[in-house]
Amino acid sequence: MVEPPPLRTLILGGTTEASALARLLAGDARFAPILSFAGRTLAPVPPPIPHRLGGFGGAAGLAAYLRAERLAALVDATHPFAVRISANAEAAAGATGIPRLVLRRPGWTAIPGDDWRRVDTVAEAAETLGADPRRVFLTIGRQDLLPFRAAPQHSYLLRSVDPPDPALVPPRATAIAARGPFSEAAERALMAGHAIELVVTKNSGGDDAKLRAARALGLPVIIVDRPPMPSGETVADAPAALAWLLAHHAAADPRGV
Ligand code: 3Y8
Ligand code: NAP
Repeated sequence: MVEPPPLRTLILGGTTEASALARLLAGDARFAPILSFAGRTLAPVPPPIPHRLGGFGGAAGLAAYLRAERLAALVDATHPFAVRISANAEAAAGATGIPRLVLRRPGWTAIPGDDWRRVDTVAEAAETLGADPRRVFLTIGRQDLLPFRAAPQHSYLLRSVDPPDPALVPPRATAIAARGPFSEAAERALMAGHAIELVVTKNSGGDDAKLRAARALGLPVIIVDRPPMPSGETVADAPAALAWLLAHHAAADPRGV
């Protein structure tokens, strides 16, 4: 029997799950994968498979890229809050007929004893902090800081991978640059050391050390709910995405057409 050719696969990444899938595909002759980053961080961790950096130019640009690179499968493994690229992936897969899989980990859920205040947007999180000055740990990165400038009575501990734009930073703020994952012990020490009273996070899912630390310290958490999921076939982890890709590889025409 003739082996089907390597399945040319684009992974839209920038997440733990995309990196895990890249590790599963590395060195596997059945696949010819490319991992795509937006290029947001100054020094992305180099993956063990070929990668590219930067936007495609909207849904039309992504469709043109899929055709030009003769891609046969698309895995949208982007972050649950990265809604534009997911919408573009859906549109580009529709326009080209290329099979698309959404790889998205489940969100976090509160357990008894947690003090969660769920909000729909980061702006609502800023309003929910209230009128009285509080010591707030912002764990939402650096793109969405502007709403907190409108709540300058609070003091903030900001964490992001690269330093934030000073124009977005509220007046009473300490910025720390750090790249996860974090341990619960380190998160607790950080929150206790800064006398944090409230934690703000997106419901990103995945490693929950900061939530366990907040729970242990009895701190309330303002949590931004996820935007709606992209439609289409969805799996929750990298092994399930590999199984989907294997099925598409096995079904591919051995002549590579
Ligand atoms: C460039 C790739 C891996 C992936 C690691 C995940 C987990 C650790 C937790 C906190 C929360 C935050 C932020 C966060 C986490 C993972 C994952 C994750 C949150 C890298 C990465 C890229 C990015 C982009 C970056 C954003 C930022 C968000 C920091 C690499 C490190 C806050 C999300 O302009 C910017 O600087 C934008 C940065 C989008 C949100 C923001 O507004 O700052 N992630 N994160 C991707 C690309 O260019 O395509 O640099 O190597 C990946 C990871 N970040 O390799 O195992 O799977 O999400 N990332 C949030 O969840 O709220 C930190 O501090 O507690
Ligand atoms: P976004 O708002 O959905 O996307 C904005 C634009 O960035 C897209 O239209 C696209 O540009 C480009 N882009 C986004 N992801 C890309 C990718 N993986 N490869 C190539 N181009 C990409 O996205 P975002 O929220 O800024 O997230 C950017 C990246 O960081 C993604 O890879 C995402 O997985 C990762 N990330 C985001 C978060 C978060 O909190 N949002 C957290 C962790 C990791 P064009 O239209 O020009 O193609």
